[in-house]
Amino acid sequence: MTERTLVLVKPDGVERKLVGEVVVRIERKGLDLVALEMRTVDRELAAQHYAEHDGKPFFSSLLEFITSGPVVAAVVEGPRAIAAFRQLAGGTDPVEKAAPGSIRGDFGLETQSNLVHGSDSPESAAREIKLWFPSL
Ligand code: RTP
Ligand code: MG
Repeated sequence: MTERTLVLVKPDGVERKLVGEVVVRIERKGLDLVALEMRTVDRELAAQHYAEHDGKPFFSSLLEFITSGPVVAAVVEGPRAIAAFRQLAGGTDPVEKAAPGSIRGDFGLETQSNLVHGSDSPESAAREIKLWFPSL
């Protein structure tokens, strides 16, 4: 089933010049890019994007991080695109959870600055795509 998912290259990924690396992996997997744009994230968008984590101990630090520099936002499409990109990204903790060969497993060391975001369910994907790309 064709799905769409929202992907972010987080500020650490942009800073480290890994945008191309992430795009290569998305394309090599066979997924399609529907939209791709560099964005500066204000606190309001950050809080809406990560609303599910409001109240958690790492929430304010997460907002600081995600607003600390430009991100690259993309809408990615393909069969089972949500799970497919989560597989490319690897688990949240780049050392304990992300396998070597995944983006986080290959390039990450810390749980917060873990390079990429991918929607985690069809409901999240729909909500996030509407938030980031309202015209799609
Ligand atoms: P994301 O939403 O960014 O794709 O990451 P995820 O699904 O793998 O992980 P999630 O549980 O949704 O957490 C969102 C982001 O918050 C930061 N985080 N920090 N310090 C901590 O314990 C902690 N836990 C999560 C990470 O940047 C994580 O990707
Ligand atoms: Mg998440």
